[in-house]
Amino acid sequence: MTYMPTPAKKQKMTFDVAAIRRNFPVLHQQVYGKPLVYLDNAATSQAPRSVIEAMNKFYLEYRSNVHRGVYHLSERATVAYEGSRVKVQKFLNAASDREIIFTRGTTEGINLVAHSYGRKFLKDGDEIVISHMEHHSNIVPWQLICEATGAKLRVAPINDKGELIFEEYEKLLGPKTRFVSVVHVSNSLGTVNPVKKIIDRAHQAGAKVLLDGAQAVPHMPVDVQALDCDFYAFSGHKVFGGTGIGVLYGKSECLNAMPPYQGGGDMIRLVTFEKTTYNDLPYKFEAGTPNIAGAIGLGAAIDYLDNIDFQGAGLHERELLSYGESVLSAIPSLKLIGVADRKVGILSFVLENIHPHDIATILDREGIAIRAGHHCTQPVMQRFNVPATSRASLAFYNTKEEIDALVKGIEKVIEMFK
Ligand code: C6P
Repeated sequence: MTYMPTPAKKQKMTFDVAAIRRNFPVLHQQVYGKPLVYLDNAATSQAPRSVIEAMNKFYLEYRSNVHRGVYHLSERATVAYEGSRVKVQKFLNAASDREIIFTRGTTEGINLVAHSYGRKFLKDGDEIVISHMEHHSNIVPWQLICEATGAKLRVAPINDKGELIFEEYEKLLGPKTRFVSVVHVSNSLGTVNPVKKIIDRAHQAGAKVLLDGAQAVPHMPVDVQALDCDFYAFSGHKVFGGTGIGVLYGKSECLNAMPPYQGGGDMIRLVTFEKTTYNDLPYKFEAGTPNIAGAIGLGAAIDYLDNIDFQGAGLHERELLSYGESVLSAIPSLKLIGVADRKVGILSFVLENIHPHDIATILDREGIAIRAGHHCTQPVMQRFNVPATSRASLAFYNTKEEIDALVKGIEKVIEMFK
């Protein structure tokens, strides 16, 4: 499912949203006496029953540490944990499972690269290019590295639709550019960036590239070898897995050249007080007891996505997005923020003279969960000259009826503030 201008053929759609919804226990509840309408999937999506059961099974049947015990439970945990790594490898089409590092989430993945790669390879006068639509977790780690090394942060601008201005991005690339770190899909605008072009151009300039894939993986297949990115980070909880688990993909040549990010158990080969040697990939970057249940849950989430009609899910989401855009933009006092040609299901909006937090609070009483705020993208808010937006973010289990409920809720908000 790629949000390309040419949609997949309609007759191929076998996606059955009612059947899919039955797999997600959380969706079937009342909030304040109203059916829950969950539209905050960009913050955290819901997990299907199979994911919850896989994590429960670990706790109920074989809870133990990985890589350490020679007994049955620990061996079972290790097999499940490492099995998930292979599932992630296939999910991203990475060349090897050694290139898959389990992290706490996207934030930790980006920090790992900024601190480990940055401290070793960046120096005074080098340049790091990001875009104006980055999440704070793809801004602040680089600012910290700039402070530590003297490197400079350059920011590629975006246009009024919320799209990267590619020519301006190209102009920033030069002999000083050492690293490009950009978001694959924007969490506050929904924009899908032309990442292949971005990567190719960065490589021509001799820079390494990291993609923040937090909002991409729930919506489209990602092939890190086809993209040729050097690093790719995402979070489990946005891709229907548990919280506190994420993935950093890195090309092995890059990861091998980098020093460890954290020291501790499992990441070493030999420790003496005089000198420590480090373990091989991926363990060099997984110090301490990992989130074993989280990794197992992520593996189950990938199995789930493998077993549904993901292309049909994409088409369904695409239809929901265009329906949502048309009904919301028909509300006279509403302005959509982020109307890129290539988008995922993110509907960010402002209502004249009504603060986004008031909107979200009133909608909550209608059973509708949306997010209001800056969405950890304050520079995006500054670019559009708004303090915050209200954001409804879609997953494939959402329905047209839920968009209608959102519109009804917004009309009620407008009525209350008249
Ligand atoms: N965006 C949102 O509501 P973590 O917290 O590490 O799982 O993900 C951070 C992150 C990084 N990049 C992008 C593009 C993101 O969207 C997020 C998380 C959530 O939009 C919480 S701020």
